[in-house]
Amino acid sequence: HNGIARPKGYRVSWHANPAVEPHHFGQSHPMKPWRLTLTKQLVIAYGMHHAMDLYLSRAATFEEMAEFHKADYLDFLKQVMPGDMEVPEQGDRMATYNIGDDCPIFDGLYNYCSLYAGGTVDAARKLVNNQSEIAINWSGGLHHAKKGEASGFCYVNDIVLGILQLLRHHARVMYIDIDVHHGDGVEQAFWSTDRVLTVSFHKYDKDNFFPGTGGLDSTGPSHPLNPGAHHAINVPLNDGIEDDDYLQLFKEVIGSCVETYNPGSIVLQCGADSLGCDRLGCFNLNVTGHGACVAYTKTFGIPLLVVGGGGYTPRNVSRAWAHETSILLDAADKIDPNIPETVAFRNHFGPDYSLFPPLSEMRRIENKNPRSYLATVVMAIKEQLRYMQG
Ligand code: ZLM
Ligand code: CA
Ligand code: ZN
Repeated sequence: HNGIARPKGYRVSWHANPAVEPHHFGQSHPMKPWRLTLTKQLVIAYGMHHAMDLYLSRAATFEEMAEFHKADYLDFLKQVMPGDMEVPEQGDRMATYNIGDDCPIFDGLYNYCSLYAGGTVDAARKLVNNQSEIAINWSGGLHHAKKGEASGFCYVNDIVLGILQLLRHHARVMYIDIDVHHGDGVEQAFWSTDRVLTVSFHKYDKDNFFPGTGGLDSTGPSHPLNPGAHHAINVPLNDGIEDDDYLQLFKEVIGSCVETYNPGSIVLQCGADSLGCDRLGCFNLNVTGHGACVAYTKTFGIPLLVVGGGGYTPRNVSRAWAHETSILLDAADKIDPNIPETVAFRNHFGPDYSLFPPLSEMRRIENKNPRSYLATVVMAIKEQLRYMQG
């Protein structure tokens, strides 16, 4: 076989449950769990499964999810049926829990949520038990879910549950979010603590881009006696940012944060809707540029929990996450950029059949992020880090 040798003593664990993949949000809904099938097929075709420890993740229990979520909301998710959305008497409950077009009720919803959440909880526990240095759950990363309501295609916040596990063993956890949307649910959950530093890069347009939060000056509770003050970092961006600028910004911000905060572990949300050509996104990142952020995060040698997130053009989501798996395995240089003949669903990768299609050439969005703007963002964040140190 064409397996990839793993450097001695360096452990990567893969946490997945294939029962997540067949769930369907409904006709033409952008979120497609099937992209996980496509990702897995690429990983297998490249033989990467030979180079990591593979775990079938459990479903998170009600009690595990209740460490963050309200019991009445979890009860609702467990009991609700697809037809209930159309029952007028149920209208108030649907509104209470923010059920609608973005977050519909579909067959197996509770099963879907508990499975992706279980993967992230399992991955976090592998890290804290020292059984893995890098733990991956591509089905997780659902950063918008709130304590008592669904939001933006997210129902259960697996990232918050994973961080709560890490906080049992690490004094400080850093959260990095490269999804094109603001990681509001994670930020809000840890808004009042100095034990989690959240950093989100996202498109920001208060009135015209979901969720409308995450401005540069949204840095944590304003009262200086609140420990969470300054512990939320937001990197608001405009349309069309390109690889080189994004990577330079990422390195400056994340490098300074790691140096100042010295986290015991890092959680990296790799939402692939920041790629060019995404159905919902508006950035011009290539698979290589997105992956370079993952590679840089890995250089710190800090225990790393890697989750997925958004990503609405499945052929590109799967390319990015397969490439990033190879980076985490230190095997990116051993991967053929031409997608193997043997991959299942190979037709999805045509006409180029390349792992690195020139995304930004196909549908380039005008870059509205002048260097001068990016420089002010970096300056403001470095200033914030000085306050954070106290
Ligand atoms: N309408 N169908 C990112 C979450 C983004 C809020 C505008 C719903 C859509 C979108 C749903 C088939 C992550 C908003 C949108 C239409 C109010 C959003 C169902 C198309 C469809 O065709 C669609 C009937 C749907 C939803 C587009 N929704 C695009 N953008 C955002 C949520 C999640 O990537 O960050 C992490 C996984 N919602 O803009 C509206 C304001 C609801
Ligand atoms: Ca983000
Ligand atoms: Zn997103």
